[in-house]
Amino acid sequence: MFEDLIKVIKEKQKFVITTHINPDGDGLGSEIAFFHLLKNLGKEVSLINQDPPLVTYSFLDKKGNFCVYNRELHHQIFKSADVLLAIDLSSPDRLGAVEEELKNKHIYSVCFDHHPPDKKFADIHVVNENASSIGEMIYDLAKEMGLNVTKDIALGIYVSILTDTGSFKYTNTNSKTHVIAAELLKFGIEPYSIYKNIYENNSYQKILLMGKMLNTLQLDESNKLAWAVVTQKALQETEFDYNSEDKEGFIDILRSLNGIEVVLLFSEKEKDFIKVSLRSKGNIDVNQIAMKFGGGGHPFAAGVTLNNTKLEPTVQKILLETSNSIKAFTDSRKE
Ligand SMILES: [Mn+2]
Repeated sequence: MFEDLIKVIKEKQKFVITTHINPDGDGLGSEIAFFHLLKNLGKEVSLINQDPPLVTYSFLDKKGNFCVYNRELHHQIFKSADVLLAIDLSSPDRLGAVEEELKNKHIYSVCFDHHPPDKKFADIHVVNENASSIGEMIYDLAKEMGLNVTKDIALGIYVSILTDTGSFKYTNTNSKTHVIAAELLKFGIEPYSIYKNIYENNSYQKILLMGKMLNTLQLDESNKLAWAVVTQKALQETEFDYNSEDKEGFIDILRSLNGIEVVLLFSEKEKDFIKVSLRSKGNIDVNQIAMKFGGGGHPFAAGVTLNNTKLEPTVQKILLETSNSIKAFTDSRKE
């Protein structure tokens, strides 16, 4: 599956790697792994994203290789590069401002992804929907190319797998995921130290905010749908810095509820700017629901971002859509 990409890697010299807005552990870990992999081959590599990495992931990049896109500073780099490698990206608008560089078509583009294919936007698409994470795909690529995995590469891949499988617990975890993780440990990375950096690094403000979020928890009549909100007021009261820390832990608490099918978390990030996280326990395709509101993701983990919308009507609209999906599923079981 990597034939075309391997040809590109062998023939080209200058690479720019980018990932989606609000990059997660999969995006950032994979970028770092790819960065070192290509560097070790003697390539010129830049890492340029629309958004800075969360403080949570600063341990991945002690040398400061991640750049925050600025047209004035970086347009020339994109223009003179041979290849734009866009990873973990279901659709090009998830690039934010970097999408403009892709659209300009002055650069050969590669989409390297594990989401269900949306539409073609790059010159080549390397997609493995069965891969737990982009990290797993990079590991396969390195193997196929016969490349050495170094500690830096192993760390990036491990973070990517760890975060996208929810610490080896979601349905995308299988024997291959564990085999790769076991292989990676041979390169001297330390699982607990990585775990601590990502999951035991919460600020006091974050835990306080979680408390406020939990106070808003509600269940529908069927007890199959749960939801909670993070309001602007709660953010202000706790002084939580929304842009610096990972928010994955919020929805993880909610999805631990027994008996539910879907959990929704509505975050009023700024006034009239709402982020919705949708998680399914395996029966309902929340990607379908997210797509109806212009969002997307995976069947069991998806998101929607809405501008110029009020919290209350948004909650009602998405709750209704989700209830309908759950009802359709329960009815189909009865037949
Ligand atoms: Mn991913």
